[in-house]
Amino acid sequence: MVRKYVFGEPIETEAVIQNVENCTGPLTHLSQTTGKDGCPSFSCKLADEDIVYGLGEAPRGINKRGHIYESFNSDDPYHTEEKRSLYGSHNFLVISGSRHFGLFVDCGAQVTFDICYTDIDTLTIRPSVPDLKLYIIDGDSDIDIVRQFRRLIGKSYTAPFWAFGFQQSRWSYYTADDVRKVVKGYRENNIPLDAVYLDIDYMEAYKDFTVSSERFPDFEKFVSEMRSDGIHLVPIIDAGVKIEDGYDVYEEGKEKGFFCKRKDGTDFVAGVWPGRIHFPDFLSSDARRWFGDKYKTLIDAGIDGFWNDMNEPAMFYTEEGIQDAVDYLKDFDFSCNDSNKFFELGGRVGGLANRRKDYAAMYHNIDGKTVCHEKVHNLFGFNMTRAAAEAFERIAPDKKILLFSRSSYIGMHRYGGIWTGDNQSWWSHILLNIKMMPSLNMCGFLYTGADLGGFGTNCTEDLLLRWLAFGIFTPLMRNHSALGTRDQECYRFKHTDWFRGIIELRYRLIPYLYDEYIKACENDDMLFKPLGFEFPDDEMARRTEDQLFVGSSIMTAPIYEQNAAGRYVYLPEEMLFVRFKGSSACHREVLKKGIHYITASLDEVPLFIRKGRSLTLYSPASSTEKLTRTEPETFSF
Ligand code: MIG
Repeated sequence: MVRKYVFGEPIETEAVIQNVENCTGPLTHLSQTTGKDGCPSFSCKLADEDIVYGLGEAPRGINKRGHIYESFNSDDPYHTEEKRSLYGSHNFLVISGSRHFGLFVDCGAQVTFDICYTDIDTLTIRPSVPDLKLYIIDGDSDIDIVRQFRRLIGKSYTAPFWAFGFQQSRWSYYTADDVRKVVKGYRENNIPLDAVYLDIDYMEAYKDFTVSSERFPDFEKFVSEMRSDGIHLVPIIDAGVKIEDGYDVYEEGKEKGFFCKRKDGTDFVAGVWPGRIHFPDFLSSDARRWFGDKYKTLIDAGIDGFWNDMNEPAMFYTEEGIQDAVDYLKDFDFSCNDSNKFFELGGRVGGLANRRKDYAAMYHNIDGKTVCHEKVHNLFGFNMTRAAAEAFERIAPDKKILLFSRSSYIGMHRYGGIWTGDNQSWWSHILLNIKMMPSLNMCGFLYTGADLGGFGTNCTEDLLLRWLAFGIFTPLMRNHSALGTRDQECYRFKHTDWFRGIIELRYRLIPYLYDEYIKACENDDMLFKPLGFEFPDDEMARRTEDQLFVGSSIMTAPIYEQNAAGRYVYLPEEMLFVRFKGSSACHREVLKKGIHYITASLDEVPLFIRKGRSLTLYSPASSTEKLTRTEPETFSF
């Protein structure tokens, strides 16, 4: 049962595709107050046993209690505990315990979720604008509420089969030869691989939809050379369009008025990788259509996968921001004896990126109406990805194209997946990856995954092995790392055979994973479920945050601590424990309900099969196109 409440005059986000009558009756579950600024806020008391699930891409736990979160899409490469925002805004919660209900705050502007932060027993939601829609969903169980919500927002994007293969990325492989070397590294070591990513340096001067002819001569031929070796190339597309005379995307966008504006109607300028850029106005349907069609150049060259980046949108600086800093410095009192002023100075000069003041100075044209960016900030990345997906329908309707984005809002799940952005080579980020997966799934993002091995800082062999042992379950299984960090391709480390084993196990699992993934897309279901979703009466299961169900047959309990020989696992029912050494099962044991210590060395993967269910693995292959459903091996009990 879904109730929809409308406040003020909301800007359509297009997150919801089902028609729901406006409810004029009293608000259920929540109490409402209105602030001096005219913005409503909603709150309710929570009982001790209540768990708050949701928020998709957000820091902290599966249970979101005990922190304050702000839905305001942010390019922040330090995903530490105290953070309130990441790249996406997914304003959906399920309250589960003494009572059951779900809520979705449909609003493109900033929304704050104070989940027992200010008051340990109270959930308070504060939108930053008076105009929004609020959906309240009643249901019998957690999954029932999630599925009702998912019906509301429409079916999730389905990725091509090959996108379940192992993928290698780095910022950057600069030349075609760099890419060839990576492929050779994998092929020579017999480690399966399906895709290599092209980060910003494949472009000519960071200009979208160009390819450097110097570093990638005869690109089309190179793409087909890679394809004949089972490799898909996946280029990045950034949100900002370089300002450069003679560059067609710039010239056309300018002439047609497709860029975001300043208040005075001139094109808004920011600085990102290409230097000075304009942002295409993705909130405008005409601009979307125009920008989307640009992907055709690369599709014509044989490309069938893209990742959309910097679409929060991220800004390194604006000229207005620099001017503010310069003005501040001009007036700075150098003889001042106040050390606080020193910190202020640092902030003024160091705080040029992603300024709220700059977002507030940017304007969109939504169906002829001028709208300040602040009001629709969280919809920008969504609509960039939508622009691409809608264009793919026109350009290549028969082709399944891989598409995922960094920034997102609910609704974008119909058009593409997401990756979870710039994490670090930290053990705690394996755990964050585990905890985020079910939350993302609740919000419709099923094709998703983290940068395996960690993006920032230097990865170690053991970290990558343990991370991959979880990554074999995530639809997007991509190793990616930042400029300046240690080489992180699997073959760069000592025990290439250990990596081969784990990645071969992934390929053995793909038939199961892809089937379960497609089923989850079709049935508005989750691929990753917290234990409490299946065992709602088991308090221990409900409080377990480092184990997940993957599809209907598997439970995973990853090892995410350095130098650990194993870990404690809680089994909410009897299960079959299978330990894989590389891709082959080396130990099987039925374990009773309860707590067990299980061991797994760095080259091993622990896996649990649920009672009455089964898992069939097939033989591995060097890439997905060579996968055959041969040599089935079934685990069940
Ligand atoms: O400012 O394109 O999250 O995956 O490698 C950094 C370079 C821009 C951020 C993405 C990351 C990518 C990087 N990009």
